[in-house]
Amino acid sequence: MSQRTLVLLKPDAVKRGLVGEIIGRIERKAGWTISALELRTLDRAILEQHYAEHVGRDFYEPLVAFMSSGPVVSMVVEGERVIEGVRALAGPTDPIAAPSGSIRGDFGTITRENLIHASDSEESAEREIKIFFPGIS
Ligand code: FUP
Repeated sequence: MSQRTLVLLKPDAVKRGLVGEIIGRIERKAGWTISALELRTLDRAILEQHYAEHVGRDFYEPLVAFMSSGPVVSMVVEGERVIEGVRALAGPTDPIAAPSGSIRGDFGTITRENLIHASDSEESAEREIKIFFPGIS
């Protein structure tokens, strides 16, 4: 089942020079393709849309501060079961709980700075792709 997903390489991934490493892991999965890619610094307005489900949570303000602290790489990735697949590559939200071999498990320590976002369902993917790439249908 071919799908598409929205992937963000967060400011920590860009600052630490891990963009190539992370994109390489995505590119090496058979049959997946990157169909859009941009480097940009996110403002509060776009982050409020993206993290709408977390508005008001205790971690929300520090999360917005972190996510706007430097450029991120935003991408649309397409391919077989790519929604589940990129989340498997990423590992669970808490990098200490994430297994070795996953992106968060290999490179992260604290939950806020967990390197990568990937859509969690087809519905989220379509919503998030519209936010970050309004020009593609
Ligand atoms: P995920 O789907 O794994 O990206 O995680 P969530 O949508 O639950 O959370 C989004 C982001 O909020 C995480 F990537 C990091 C941040 N967060 C915190 O900083 N603290 C928390 O307790 C939970 C999430």
